[in-house]
Amino acid sequence: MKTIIEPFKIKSVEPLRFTSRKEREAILKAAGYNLFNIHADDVLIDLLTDSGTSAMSARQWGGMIEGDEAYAGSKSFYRLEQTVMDLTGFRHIIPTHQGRAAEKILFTIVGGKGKKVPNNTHFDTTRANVEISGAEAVDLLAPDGLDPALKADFKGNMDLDALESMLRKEGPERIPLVMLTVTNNSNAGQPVSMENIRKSSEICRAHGIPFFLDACRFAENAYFIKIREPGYENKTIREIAREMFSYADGGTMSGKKDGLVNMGGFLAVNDDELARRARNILIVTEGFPTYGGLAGHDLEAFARGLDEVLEEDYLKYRIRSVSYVGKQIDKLGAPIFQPPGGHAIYLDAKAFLPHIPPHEYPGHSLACELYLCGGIRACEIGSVMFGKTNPTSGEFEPARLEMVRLAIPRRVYTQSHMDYVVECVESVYGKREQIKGMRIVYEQPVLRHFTATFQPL
Ligand code: P61
Repeated sequence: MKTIIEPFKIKSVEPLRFTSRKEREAILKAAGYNLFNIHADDVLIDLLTDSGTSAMSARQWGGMIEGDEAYAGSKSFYRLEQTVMDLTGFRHIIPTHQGRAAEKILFTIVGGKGKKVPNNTHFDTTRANVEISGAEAVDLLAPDGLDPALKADFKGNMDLDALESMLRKEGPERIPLVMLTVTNNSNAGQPVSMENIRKSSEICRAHGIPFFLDACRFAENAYFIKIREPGYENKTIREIAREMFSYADGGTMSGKKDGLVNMGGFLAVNDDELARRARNILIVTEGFPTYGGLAGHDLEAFARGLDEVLEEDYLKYRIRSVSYVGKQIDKLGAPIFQPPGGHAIYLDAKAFLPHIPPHEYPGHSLACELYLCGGIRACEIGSVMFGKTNPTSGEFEPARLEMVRLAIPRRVYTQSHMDYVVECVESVYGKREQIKGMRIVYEQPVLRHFTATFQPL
Protein backbone atom coordinates (compact mmCIF):
# COMPACT_ATOMS: atom_id res chain seq x y z
CA MET A 1 0.00 0.00 0.00
CA LYS A 2 1.23 3.50 -0.83
CA THR A 3 -0.78 5.33 1.81
CA ILE A 4 0.67 5.44 5.29
CA ILE A 5 -2.40 5.84 7.48
CA GLU A 6 -2.49 7.28 10.99
CA PRO A 7 -1.77 4.25 13.23
CA PHE A 8 -4.58 5.25 15.63
CA LYS A 9 -8.26 6.10 15.57
CA ILE A 10 -9.79 9.13 17.23
CA LYS A 11 -11.60 8.75 20.54
CA SER A 12 -11.96 12.31 21.70
CA VAL A 13 -12.27 15.40 19.53
CA GLU A 14 -11.79 19.12 20.02
CA PRO A 15 -13.73 21.52 17.76
CA LEU A 16 -11.94 24.05 15.59
CA ARG A 17 -13.27 27.61 15.27
CA PHE A 18 -13.41 29.18 11.83
CA THR A 19 -12.82 32.90 11.36
CA SER A 20 -13.05 35.17 8.31
CA ARG A 21 -10.07 36.96 6.80
CA LYS A 22 -11.54 40.27 8.00
CA GLU A 23 -11.69 38.95 11.57
CA ARG A 24 -8.12 37.67 11.31
CA GLU A 25 -6.89 41.06 10.13
CA ALA A 26 -8.33 42.66 13.28
CA ILE A 27 -7.02 39.85 15.52
CA LEU A 28 -3.49 40.13 14.11
CA LYS A 29 -3.43 43.91 14.46
CA ALA A 30 -4.66 43.71 18.08
CA ALA A 31 -1.86 41.15 18.75
CA GLY A 32 0.80 43.65 17.64
CA TYR A 33 1.47 41.35 14.67
CA ASN A 34 2.99 38.80 17.02
CA LEU A 35 1.48 35.34 16.55
CA PHE A 36 2.45 34.37 20.11
CA ASN A 37 -0.09 37.00 21.31
CA ILE A 38 -3.04 35.44 19.49
CA HIS A 39 -5.60 33.41 21.44
CA ALA A 40 -5.39 29.77 20.37
CA ASP A 41 -9.14 29.87 19.79
CA ASP A 42 -8.54 32.32 16.96
CA VAL A 43 -6.21 29.85 15.23
CA LEU A 44 -7.52 27.16 12.90
CA ILE A 45 -4.43 24.99 12.40
CA ASP A 46 -1.81 25.61 15.05
CA LEU A 47 1.68 24.85 13.74
CA LEU A 48 3.45 27.22 16.13
CA THR A 49 5.18 24.33 17.82
CA ASP A 50 5.31 20.56 18.20
CA SER A 51 6.18 21.14 21.85
CA GLY A 52 3.62 20.12 24.45
CA THR A 53 0.95 19.90 21.76
CA SER A 54 0.83 16.12 21.28
CA ALA A 55 -2.39 14.17 21.61
CA MET A 56 -1.94 11.66 24.39
CA SER A 57 -3.10 8.08 24.03
CA ALA A 58 -5.88 6.40 25.99
CA ARG A 59 -3.10 4.50 27.77
CA GLN A 60 -1.45 7.75 28.85
CA TRP A 61 -4.74 9.28 30.00
CA GLY A 62 -5.48 6.08 31.88
CA GLY A 63 -2.05 6.34 33.48
CA MET A 64 -2.85 9.83 34.70
CA ILE A 65 -5.58 8.44 36.96
CA GLU A 66 -2.97 6.08 38.40
CA GLY A 67 -0.46 8.92 38.89
CA ASP A 68 0.92 8.81 42.43
CA GLU A 69 0.85 12.33 43.89
CA ALA A 70 3.11 11.57 46.89
CA TYR A 71 5.48 14.47 47.61
CA ALA A 72 8.41 12.14 48.17
CA GLY A 73 9.01 8.74 46.60
CA SER A 74 6.09 8.74 44.14
CA LYS A 75 5.56 5.40 42.38
CA SER A 76 5.14 7.35 39.14
CA PHE A 77 8.60 8.88 39.56
CA TYR A 78 10.18 5.45 39.93
CA ARG A 79 8.33 4.30 36.85
CA LEU A 80 9.67 7.26 34.86
CA GLU A 81 13.16 6.83 36.33
CA GLN A 82 13.26 3.15 35.33
CA THR A 83 11.93 3.92 31.83
CA VAL A 84 14.58 6.58 31.24
CA MET A 85 17.35 4.42 32.73
CA ASP A 86 16.38 1.47 30.52
CA LEU A 87 16.31 3.73 27.48
CA THR A 88 19.42 5.81 28.10
CA GLY A 89 21.57 3.86 30.51
CA PHE A 90 22.23 7.08 32.47
CA ARG A 91 22.61 6.66 36.25
CA HIS A 92 20.89 9.76 37.62
CA ILE A 93 17.49 10.87 36.33
CA ILE A 94 16.42 14.30 37.52
CA PRO A 95 12.88 15.29 36.53
CA THR A 96 12.15 18.90 35.59
CA HIS A 97 8.99 20.66 34.53
CA GLN A 98 10.35 21.08 30.98
CA GLY A 99 13.55 21.10 28.93
CA ARG A 100 14.79 24.59 29.70
CA ALA A 101 14.63 23.92 33.45
CA ALA A 102 17.07 21.04 32.92
CA GLU A 103 19.30 23.35 30.83
CA LYS A 104 19.16 26.07 33.50
CA ILE A 105 20.29 23.66 36.21
CA LEU A 106 23.03 22.14 34.05
CA PHE A 107 24.56 25.43 32.89
CA THR A 108 24.24 27.07 36.30
CA ILE A 109 26.66 24.34 37.45
CA VAL A 110 29.00 23.95 34.49
CA GLY A 111 28.71 27.35 32.77
CA GLY A 112 30.20 30.68 33.81
CA LYS A 113 32.36 33.46 32.47
CA GLY A 114 35.27 32.39 30.29
CA LYS A 115 33.67 29.04 29.40
CA LYS A 116 32.59 27.94 25.92
CA VAL A 117 29.94 25.38 25.04
CA PRO A 118 29.98 23.85 21.54
CA ASN A 119 26.81 22.38 20.03
CA ASN A 120 25.87 21.34 16.47
CA THR A 121 23.31 24.15 16.76
CA HIS A 122 22.05 25.52 20.06
CA PHE A 123 18.31 25.78 20.36
CA ASP A 124 17.34 29.26 21.58
CA THR A 125 16.58 28.25 25.20
CA THR A 126 19.84 26.29 25.36
CA ARG A 127 21.76 29.26 24.02
CA ALA A 128 19.98 31.59 26.46
CA ASN A 129 20.82 29.33 29.42
CA VAL A 130 24.48 29.04 28.38
CA GLU A 131 24.78 32.79 27.87
CA ILE A 132 22.92 33.77 31.03
CA SER A 133 25.56 31.80 32.97
CA GLY A 134 28.23 34.03 31.38
CA ALA A 135 29.53 31.32 29.03
CA GLU A 136 29.70 31.50 25.26
CA ALA A 137 27.47 29.26 23.08
CA VAL A 138 29.28 28.16 19.92
CA ASP A 139 27.51 26.48 16.97
CA LEU A 140 29.65 24.02 14.98
CA LEU A 141 27.31 22.78 12.26
CA ALA A 142 28.83 20.59 9.51
CA PRO A 143 28.93 22.37 6.12
CA ASP A 144 26.20 20.21 4.47
CA GLY A 145 23.67 21.64 6.88
CA LEU A 146 24.32 25.20 5.80
CA ASP A 147 22.68 24.97 2.38
CA PRO A 148 18.84 24.87 2.58
CA ALA A 149 18.46 23.48 -0.95
CA LEU A 150 20.99 20.63 -0.67
CA LYS A 151 19.44 17.18 -0.30
CA ALA A 152 21.59 15.16 2.10
CA ASP A 153 20.78 12.56 4.74
CA PHE A 154 22.20 14.06 7.92
CA LYS A 155 22.21 17.83 7.71
CA GLY A 156 22.07 18.15 11.49
CA ASN A 157 25.60 16.82 11.99
CA MET A 158 28.36 18.39 14.06
CA ASP A 159 31.41 19.67 12.17
CA LEU A 160 33.93 17.16 13.58
CA ASP A 161 37.05 19.00 12.38
CA ALA A 162 35.86 22.25 13.92
CA LEU A 163 35.03 20.39 17.14
CA GLU A 164 38.44 18.71 17.28
CA SER A 165 40.31 21.97 16.73
CA MET A 166 38.21 23.86 19.26
CA LEU A 167 38.71 21.22 21.95
CA ARG A 168 42.43 21.10 21.21
CA LYS A 169 42.71 24.87 21.52
CA GLU A 170 40.49 25.45 24.56
CA GLY A 171 40.75 22.17 26.52
CA PRO A 172 38.65 21.00 29.45
CA GLU A 173 39.51 24.13 31.47
CA ARG A 174 37.34 26.25 29.21
CA ILE A 175 34.95 23.70 27.75
CA PRO A 176 32.82 22.14 30.50
CA LEU A 177 30.90 19.94 28.05
CA VAL A 178 29.92 19.48 24.43
CA MET A 179 26.29 19.18 23.46
CA LEU A 180 24.69 17.60 20.41
CA THR A 181 21.05 18.38 19.58
CA VAL A 182 19.12 15.44 18.06
CA THR A 183 17.33 16.19 15.83
CA ASN A 184 18.82 19.61 15.13
CA ASN A 185 15.79 21.84 15.69
CA SER A 186 17.46 25.14 14.82
CA ASN A 187 18.70 23.59 11.60
CA ALA A 188 15.29 22.58 10.30
CA GLY A 189 14.89 19.45 12.43
CA GLN A 190 17.59 17.66 10.45
CA PRO A 191 18.89 14.40 11.91
CA VAL A 192 22.38 13.56 13.15
CA SER A 193 23.94 10.28 12.03
CA MET A 194 25.07 7.60 14.46
CA GLU A 195 28.56 7.93 13.04
CA ASN A 196 28.55 11.64 13.85
CA ILE A 197 27.28 10.99 17.39
CA ARG A 198 29.96 8.32 17.93
CA LYS A 199 32.77 10.43 16.53
CA SER A 200 31.72 13.54 18.46
CA SER A 201 31.80 11.40 21.58
CA GLU A 202 35.25 9.96 20.74
CA ILE A 203 36.68 13.44 20.22
CA CYS A 204 35.26 14.58 23.56
CA ARG A 205 36.60 11.50 25.38
CA ALA A 206 40.08 12.01 23.88
CA HIS A 207 40.11 15.51 25.40
CA GLY A 208 38.54 14.49 28.73
CA ILE A 209 35.41 16.57 28.09
CA PRO A 210 31.89 15.29 28.88
CA PHE A 211 29.54 14.76 25.96
CA PHE A 212 25.81 15.50 26.32
CA LEU A 213 22.77 15.00 24.10
CA ASP A 214 19.89 17.43 23.83
CA ALA A 215 17.49 14.56 23.35
CA CYS A 216 14.13 16.32 22.77
CA ARG A 217 13.55 14.46 19.50
CA PHE A 218 15.75 11.40 20.00
CA ALA A 219 13.16 8.94 18.63
CA GLU A 220 12.63 10.83 15.38
CA ASN A 221 16.42 10.98 15.02
CA ALA A 222 16.67 7.23 15.69
CA TYR A 223 14.11 6.54 12.97
CA PHE A 224 16.11 8.56 10.44
CA ILE A 225 19.20 6.52 11.38
CA LYS A 226 17.22 3.34 10.79
CA ILE A 227 16.04 4.33 7.31
CA ARG A 228 19.12 6.22 6.13
CA GLU A 229 22.28 4.88 7.75
CA PRO A 230 23.71 1.59 6.50
CA GLY A 231 23.86 -1.11 9.16
CA TYR A 232 20.82 0.06 11.14
CA GLU A 233 17.97 -1.11 8.90
CA ASN A 234 17.36 -4.27 10.93
CA LYS A 235 17.76 -2.78 14.40
CA THR A 236 14.81 -1.77 16.54
CA ILE A 237 14.29 1.89 17.38
CA ARG A 238 14.99 1.09 21.03
CA GLU A 239 18.34 -0.49 20.11
CA ILE A 240 19.27 2.51 17.99
CA ALA A 241 18.22 4.97 20.70
CA ARG A 242 20.20 3.00 23.31
CA GLU A 243 23.27 3.13 21.12
CA MET A 244 22.85 6.90 20.64
CA PHE A 245 22.69 7.42 24.41
CA SER A 246 25.53 4.99 25.08
CA TYR A 247 28.01 7.49 23.61
CA ALA A 248 26.92 10.28 25.98
CA ASP A 249 27.70 11.15 29.59
CA GLY A 250 24.35 12.80 30.09
CA GLY A 251 21.55 14.65 28.44
CA THR A 252 18.68 17.06 28.74
CA MET A 253 15.24 16.35 27.41
CA SER A 254 12.02 18.21 26.94
CA GLY A 255 9.37 15.50 27.18
CA LYS A 256 7.03 17.87 25.36
CA LYS A 257 8.40 16.56 22.08
CA ASP A 258 9.26 12.87 21.87
CA GLY A 259 7.95 12.25 25.40
CA LEU A 260 4.46 12.67 23.86
CA VAL A 261 3.32 14.69 26.87
CA ASN A 262 2.03 18.19 27.40
CA MET A 263 4.53 18.96 30.15
CA GLY A 264 7.74 17.40 31.47
CA GLY A 265 11.46 17.07 31.03
CA PHE A 266 14.59 15.71 32.65
CA LEU A 267 18.29 16.13 33.18
CA ALA A 268 20.17 12.83 33.17
CA VAL A 269 23.82 12.40 34.11
CA ASN A 270 26.32 9.71 35.01
CA ASP A 271 28.55 11.88 37.20
CA ASP A 272 27.61 11.49 40.90
CA GLU A 273 28.91 14.89 41.98
CA LEU A 274 27.15 16.69 39.13
CA ALA A 275 23.92 14.86 40.04
CA ARG A 276 24.27 15.87 43.70
CA ARG A 277 24.69 19.53 42.80
CA ALA A 278 21.87 19.39 40.25
CA ARG A 279 19.47 17.91 42.80
CA ASN A 280 20.30 20.71 45.24
CA ILE A 281 19.39 23.34 42.68
CA LEU A 282 16.33 21.30 41.70
CA ILE A 283 15.04 21.44 45.26
CA VAL A 284 15.35 25.23 45.30
CA THR A 285 13.91 25.91 41.87
CA GLU A 286 11.72 23.00 40.76
CA GLY A 287 10.84 20.68 43.61
CA PHE A 288 11.84 17.54 45.45
CA PRO A 289 13.97 15.14 43.33
CA THR A 290 11.13 12.62 42.96
CA TYR A 291 8.82 15.06 41.24
CA GLY A 292 10.91 18.04 40.06
CA GLY A 293 8.12 20.44 39.14
CA LEU A 294 5.74 17.80 37.80
CA ALA A 295 2.55 16.31 39.17
CA GLY A 296 2.56 12.54 39.71
CA HIS A 297 0.13 12.15 36.80
CA ASP A 298 2.56 14.01 34.51
CA LEU A 299 5.39 11.66 35.50
CA GLU A 300 3.15 8.68 34.73
CA ALA A 301 2.06 9.99 31.30
CA PHE A 302 5.68 10.82 30.45
CA ALA A 303 6.88 7.28 31.29
CA ARG A 304 4.19 5.82 29.03
CA GLY A 305 4.89 8.35 26.26
CA LEU A 306 8.54 7.34 26.19
CA ASP A 307 7.48 3.76 25.48
CA GLU A 308 4.92 4.66 22.82
CA VAL A 309 7.25 6.96 20.91
CA LEU A 310 9.52 4.00 20.14
CA GLU A 311 6.79 2.12 18.25
CA GLU A 312 7.92 1.79 14.68
CA ASP A 313 4.44 2.14 13.15
CA TYR A 314 4.09 5.45 14.91
CA LEU A 315 7.50 6.75 13.78
CA LYS A 316 6.97 5.58 10.22
CA TYR A 317 3.67 7.48 10.07
CA ARG A 318 5.21 10.49 11.82
CA ILE A 319 8.19 10.91 9.50
CA ARG A 320 6.20 10.03 6.36
CA SER A 321 3.38 12.47 7.18
CA VAL A 322 5.81 15.35 7.76
CA SER A 323 7.61 14.51 4.54
CA TYR A 324 4.23 14.37 2.68
CA VAL A 325 3.63 18.04 3.54
CA GLY A 326 7.14 18.92 2.37
CA LYS A 327 6.67 17.09 -0.92
CA GLN A 328 3.33 18.79 -1.63
CA ILE A 329 4.83 22.24 -0.97
CA ASP A 330 7.87 21.36 -3.05
CA LYS A 331 5.56 20.44 -5.95
CA LEU A 332 4.18 24.00 -5.89
CA GLY A 333 7.70 25.28 -6.47
CA ALA A 334 7.70 27.05 -3.08
CA PRO A 335 11.15 26.82 -1.45
CA ILE A 336 11.58 24.68 1.64
CA PHE A 337 14.59 23.56 3.63
CA GLN A 338 15.49 20.22 2.02
CA PRO A 339 14.96 17.42 2.76
CA PRO A 340 12.00 17.58 5.20
CA GLY A 341 13.15 17.09 8.79
CA GLY A 342 11.54 15.18 11.63
CA HIS A 343 8.99 17.47 13.19
CA ALA A 344 8.37 20.35 10.83
CA ILE A 345 8.57 21.81 7.37
CA TYR A 346 10.63 24.94 7.18
CA LEU A 347 9.73 27.43 4.45
CA ASP A 348 12.80 29.22 3.16
CA ALA A 349 11.56 32.80 3.51
CA LYS A 350 14.69 34.31 1.96
CA ALA A 351 13.98 32.46 -1.30
CA PHE A 352 10.18 32.77 -0.92
CA LEU A 353 10.27 36.57 -0.51
CA PRO A 354 13.58 37.66 -2.06
CA HIS A 355 12.38 41.28 -2.31
CA ILE A 356 12.21 41.63 1.51
CA PRO A 357 15.64 42.23 3.09
CA PRO A 358 16.50 40.46 6.39
CA HIS A 359 16.12 43.65 8.46
CA GLU A 360 12.50 43.78 7.32
CA TYR A 361 11.95 40.23 8.60
CA PRO A 362 10.74 38.21 5.57
CA GLY A 363 10.03 35.15 7.74
CA HIS A 364 7.83 37.12 10.06
CA SER A 365 5.90 38.65 7.14
CA LEU A 366 5.37 35.21 5.66
CA ALA A 367 4.14 33.79 8.98
CA CYS A 368 1.66 36.68 9.34
CA GLU A 369 0.46 36.14 5.78
CA LEU A 370 -0.23 32.44 6.43
CA TYR A 371 -2.35 33.43 9.39
CA LEU A 372 -4.30 36.00 7.37
CA CYS A 373 -4.77 33.55 4.51
CA GLY A 374 -6.07 30.55 6.42
CA GLY A 375 -5.80 30.96 10.18
CA ILE A 376 -2.58 28.95 10.21
CA ARG A 377 -0.15 29.81 12.97
CA ALA A 378 3.51 29.15 12.17
CA CYS A 379 6.71 30.35 13.80
CA GLU A 380 9.42 32.57 12.38
CA ILE A 381 12.91 31.15 12.88
CA GLY A 382 15.05 33.86 11.41
CA SER A 383 16.13 37.37 12.21
CA VAL A 384 13.33 38.05 14.69
CA MET A 385 14.45 35.06 16.75
CA PHE A 386 18.21 35.19 16.15
CA GLY A 387 19.06 38.55 14.57
CA LYS A 388 20.46 41.31 16.75
CA THR A 389 21.80 44.80 16.78
CA ASN A 390 25.53 44.92 17.40
CA PRO A 391 25.95 46.85 20.70
CA THR A 392 29.18 48.54 19.56
CA SER A 393 28.55 49.30 15.90
CA GLY A 394 24.76 49.62 16.18
CA GLU A 395 24.51 47.58 12.99
CA PHE A 396 21.82 44.99 12.31
CA GLU A 397 23.20 41.45 12.29
CA PRO A 398 20.78 39.08 10.52
CA ALA A 399 20.27 35.40 11.30
CA ARG A 400 22.02 32.97 8.95
CA LEU A 401 18.68 31.67 7.63
CA GLU A 402 15.23 33.20 7.36
CA MET A 403 12.77 30.39 7.89
CA VAL A 404 9.15 29.84 8.80
CA ARG A 405 8.55 26.65 10.67
CA LEU A 406 5.37 24.69 10.17
CA ALA A 407 5.78 22.47 13.23
CA ILE A 408 3.50 19.48 13.19
CA PRO A 409 2.02 18.42 16.54
CA ARG A 410 2.20 14.69 17.16
CA ARG A 411 -0.98 12.64 16.51
CA VAL A 412 -3.16 15.79 16.26
CA TYR A 413 -3.92 16.71 12.65
CA THR A 414 -5.11 14.49 9.80
CA GLN A 415 -4.03 14.49 6.18
CA SER A 416 -6.94 16.76 5.15
CA HIS A 417 -5.81 19.37 7.69
CA MET A 418 -2.39 19.20 6.08
CA ASP A 419 -3.82 19.43 2.55
CA TYR A 420 -5.55 22.64 3.66
CA VAL A 421 -2.20 23.97 4.94
CA VAL A 422 -0.59 23.21 1.57
CA GLU A 423 -3.42 25.09 -0.20
CA CYS A 424 -2.77 28.14 1.97
CA VAL A 425 0.94 28.01 1.16
CA GLU A 426 -0.02 27.82 -2.52
CA SER A 427 -2.26 30.86 -2.25
CA VAL A 428 0.37 32.93 -0.38
CA TYR A 429 3.05 31.83 -2.85
CA GLY A 430 0.83 32.98 -5.71
CA LYS A 431 0.77 36.54 -4.41
CA ARG A 432 4.23 36.63 -2.86
CA GLU A 433 5.31 39.74 -4.77
CA GLN A 434 2.68 41.85 -3.00
CA ILE A 435 3.86 40.88 0.50
CA LYS A 436 5.66 43.61 2.43
CA GLY A 437 8.20 43.56 5.26
CA MET A 438 7.77 44.43 8.96
CA ARG A 439 9.44 46.59 11.53
CA ILE A 440 9.79 45.94 15.25
CA VAL A 441 8.16 48.55 17.47
CA TYR A 442 8.86 46.94 20.87
CA GLU A 443 11.35 44.29 21.99
CA GLN A 444 12.97 42.69 25.05
CA PRO A 445 16.72 41.97 25.18
CA VAL A 446 16.40 38.15 25.55
CA LEU A 447 14.14 35.80 23.50
CA ARG A 448 12.46 38.82 21.98
CA HIS A 449 10.29 36.86 19.55
CA PHE A 450 7.87 35.93 22.33
CA THR A 451 6.90 39.49 23.23
CA ALA A 452 8.01 41.85 20.43
CA THR A 453 5.36 43.85 18.61
CA PHE A 454 5.52 44.79 14.93
CA GLN A 455 4.10 47.06 12.29
CA PRO A 456 3.74 46.19 8.61
CA LEU A 457 5.79 48.44 6.34
C1 P61 B 1 10.00 24.31 19.95
F1 P61 B 1 9.57 29.42 20.09
N1 P61 B 1 11.52 23.66 21.64
O1 P61 B 1 10.79 23.80 19.13
P1 P61 B 1 11.19 23.31 26.64
N2 P61 B 1 15.95 21.95 23.12
C2 P61 B 1 15.34 21.86 21.93
C3 P61 B 1 14.05 22.34 21.79
O2 P61 B 1 13.45 22.23 20.62
C4 P61 B 1 13.39 22.94 22.91
C5 P61 B 1 14.07 22.98 24.15
C6 P61 B 1 15.35 22.49 24.21
C7 P61 B 1 10.37 24.30 21.36
C8 P61 B 1 9.54 25.09 22.32
C9 P61 B 1 9.93 26.50 22.20
O3 P61 B 1 11.50 30.28 21.71
C10 P61 B 1 10.96 29.04 21.89
O4 P61 B 1 10.49 22.11 27.16
C11 P61 B 1 16.05 21.24 20.79
O5 P61 B 1 10.36 24.09 25.70
O6 P61 B 1 11.73 24.15 27.74
C12 P61 B 1 12.11 23.50 22.80
O7 P61 B 1 12.43 22.72 25.84
C13 P61 B 1 13.44 23.55 25.37
C14 P61 B 1 9.47 27.32 21.19
C15 P61 B 1 10.89 26.97 23.03
C16 P61 B 1 9.98 28.60 21.04
C17 P61 B 1 11.40 28.24 22.90
O8 P61 B 1 8.91 24.79 19.62
